[in-house]
Amino acid sequence: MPKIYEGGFQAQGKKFAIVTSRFNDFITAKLVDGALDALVRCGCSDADIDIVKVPGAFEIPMAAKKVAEKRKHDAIICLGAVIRGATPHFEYVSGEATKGIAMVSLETGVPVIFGILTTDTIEQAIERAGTKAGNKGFSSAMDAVEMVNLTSALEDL
Ligand code: INI
Repeated sequence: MPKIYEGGFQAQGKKFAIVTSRFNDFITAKLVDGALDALVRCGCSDADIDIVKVPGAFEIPMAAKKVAEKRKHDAIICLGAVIRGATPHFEYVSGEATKGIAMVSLETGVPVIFGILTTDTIEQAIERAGTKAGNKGFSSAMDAVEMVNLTSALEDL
């Protein structure tokens, strides 16, 4: 029988940081609400959650790196909303945020979750911020809890 390594959803005693952007705050605030709901439902205490706010999604990787380097959190949840406009700006911001978040996670070994909406329209972002297509903040926090538990499980590999 193969041995399977996977993470559960227990967050008691674990520490999380949420790094979120103010740009499109009417969406990102809903993502943060969703993430807090998920963490608390998994048993995390409010006191074990820190929220870091940055101006836009472009700044998320730098703040996430600072947080990861402190080694005080078991996982970092990055939440933002990049919505396409009439110029190529969207591509630059979403591309840098995506690359940067992956880099922070790989360089530090801390699970850093990509919870940044990249949508063509405001409506698509609203759908993913607690309406008909779920809440990306909630699912990102669940991903963070799973990765924290998987990281512990992999210590026995
Ligand atoms: N930042 C976002 O988080 N979402 C966007 O949709 C966005 N757009 O489209 O411009 C955006 N721009 C700001 C960017 O993230 C930086 O904060 C800014 O360029 C300063 O570095």
